[in-house]
Amino acid sequence: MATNPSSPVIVDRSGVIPVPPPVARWRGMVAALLAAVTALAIAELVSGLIKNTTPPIISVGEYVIDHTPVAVKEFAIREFGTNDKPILILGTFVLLLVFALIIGFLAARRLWIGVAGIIGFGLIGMATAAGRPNAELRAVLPSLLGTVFALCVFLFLMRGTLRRSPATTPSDSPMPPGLDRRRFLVGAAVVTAAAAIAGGAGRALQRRFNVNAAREAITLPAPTSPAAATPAGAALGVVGISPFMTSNDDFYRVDTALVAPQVAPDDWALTITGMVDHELRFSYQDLLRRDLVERDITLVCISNEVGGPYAGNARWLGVPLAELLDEAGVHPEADQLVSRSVDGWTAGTPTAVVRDGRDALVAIGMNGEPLPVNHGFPARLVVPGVYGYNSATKWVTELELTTFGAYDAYWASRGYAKEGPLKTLTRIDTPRGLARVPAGRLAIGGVAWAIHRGIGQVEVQIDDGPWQPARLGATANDDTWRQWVLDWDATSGSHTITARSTDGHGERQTEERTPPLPGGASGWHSIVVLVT
Ligand SMILES: Nc1nc2c(c(=O)[nH]1)N[C@H]1C(S)=C(S)[C@@H](COP(=O)(O)O)O[C@H]1N2
Ligand SMILES: [Mo]
Repeated sequence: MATNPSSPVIVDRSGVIPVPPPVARWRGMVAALLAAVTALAIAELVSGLIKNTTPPIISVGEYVIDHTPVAVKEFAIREFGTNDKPILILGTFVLLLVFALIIGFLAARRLWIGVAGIIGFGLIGMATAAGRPNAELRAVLPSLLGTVFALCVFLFLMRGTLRRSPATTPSDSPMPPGLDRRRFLVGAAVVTAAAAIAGGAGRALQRRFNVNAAREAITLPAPTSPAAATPAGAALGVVGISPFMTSNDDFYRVDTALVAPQVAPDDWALTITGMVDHELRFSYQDLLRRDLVERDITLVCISNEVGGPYAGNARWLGVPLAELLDEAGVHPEADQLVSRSVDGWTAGTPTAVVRDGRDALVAIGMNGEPLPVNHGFPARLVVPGVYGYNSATKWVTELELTTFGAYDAYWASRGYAKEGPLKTLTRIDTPRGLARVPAGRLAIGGVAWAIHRGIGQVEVQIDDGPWQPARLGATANDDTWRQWVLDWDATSGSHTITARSTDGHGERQTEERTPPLPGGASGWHSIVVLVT
């Protein structure tokens, strides 16, 4: 509290400079907390009013995702699964409130700390928003306006605590230590209510920008090359085994986007760039007008642990990727196809793989519908036999022909294998691990995949017994998983059940356990059941 040397120091009649009582700590904390809530609420409102802007809670969360060590991300996927996103948002929110309380505590003694803290957090919000791919200048507006309102709220609630310098405060006009208690509490209540309304309205307004209506208006053309009919025996009809086809609602979701990008088909285009004879550009309508193929392909995530849930089988409708590449004329040295999403995420697929005749697709349909927004609407890639992180770009907008030497895609630059085979895995779906089951006849079953090589055989071992061949579900192609089942006469006691597969080339799935990083999990799935 510096005194201004040019103004006379006023002392009271006793000659003592009066030191007003300090502001209660709790007031500083409440004021800072409400400033933080105000900033977030105003930012939500601004994001609801202005298209192509993102609230800071999302831009900060996405920044954290992109800069989180892979080990932490693996942990989050393992422990929280698809809830990792709400948990991250909640965590960011709680952390912000904790910082606000600390700043408020300090600001009760030194007001400038509160002002600096608010501006500092505002700058973090603006920087993370401006740093998002394809961000325009307006990206900073939610945090900027949020910060301005937060400062107003903070200074209002701390009013009076500024002008306590004895230099400017005549001692005989008693200066209250800020607002009186009643005014402070009323002010805090009004701010809370206003923030709730602004935040709620912002959330509601943001829904205007989602593309659900545009998606629902689309009628997909019939494929010129339909998928082979699913053979009668593909589903074994055993309760507890994953359905042969995964519904869109049950299909796992893995991506780095905290909110799925909302891409209107009319604003969308796919470009082919880089080492090609002619750069090409396709609109959504261009794709609809082409010959479309429909294929059943199982997609697997590299983060999937042995026995894990991150795999799904769907019927995809799309344009053969190799056709588009051939039209562009790929240079022979271009060994990597980098696919880029509207949100800046990238995958790197070996060019040779997508051109070796397999059904690599630019997919626009999934199980008879336009792609769901969470699964990449309006278009994504699907390449059978390559993990999702290396091929399955959702919201895809650019295909760049380059080399593996020249560029590391998103997960390759974070330690995952640049390329590599999708490993054979066998999952026991039923019974569940540690389940209690009655003695007697029991179906042991699940799914097995060796995508693009096919599953030749599944075997099951109970305790140290012999490996017994399981019955396999029928399949129309090697690009999907297969169901399997083994009937077992369960005897009471605790039993270990292990399953393994041999792929269509006669190669047995390795027993060696490896984690997802860097090349995908391997090993035999084993569970223990208690037969009573
Ligand atoms: N744009 C974008 N596409 C992406 C990802 C991503 O983070 N961003 N993740 C990939 C990964 S790791 C996988 S396993 C698949 C998952 O596709 P799904 O969510 O439709 O199941 O999408 C791939 N495509
Ligand atoms: Mo993945």
